[in-house]
Amino acid sequence: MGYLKLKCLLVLVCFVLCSAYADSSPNNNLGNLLSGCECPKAKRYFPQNRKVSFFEAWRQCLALGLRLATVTSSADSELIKEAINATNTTTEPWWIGGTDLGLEGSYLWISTELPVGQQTGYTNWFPGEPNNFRGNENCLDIGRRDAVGWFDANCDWKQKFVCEKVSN
Ligand SMILES: [Ca+2]
Ligand SMILES: [Ca+2]
Repeated sequence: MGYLKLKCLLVLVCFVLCSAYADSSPNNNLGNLLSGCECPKAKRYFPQNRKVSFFEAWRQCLALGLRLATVTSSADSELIKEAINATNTTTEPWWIGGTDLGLEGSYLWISTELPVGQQTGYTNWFPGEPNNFRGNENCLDIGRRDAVGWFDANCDWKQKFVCEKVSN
């Protein structure tokens, strides 16, 4: 069996065990079996219907016990799109947690301190973005036009924002 097939099988086994573990009490042996497995993390998005600057959005998510949203896969894009659509205000921009304030053109997720696109390689820039318009666009938002394409924007602009919660 090839390494990749073996790895896929292991992930599948982990997934089944994780699912069983999630429905069971923590006092069984599954916890031991799970050591060494990396459970798929469940991500939930929480759009916030207040307009604030990027860094105020970051602070407010933390104050809610959440963190400013990250989008690291097409599945995440679908999830955040659903969350935004459910607010019925789909044409406005929403801050999510990417910024290149530290180094122009080098985007980080402020919530995980990981470079945007690291690990998964996933990015979802709207065509022509990021354009660092007027040399002063260093924070990432979504929700304009096609709803999930990313734009760089002025961090001081007051916009709605999306927090997230990631659980095992
Ligand atoms: Ca920039
Ligand atoms: Ca821009």
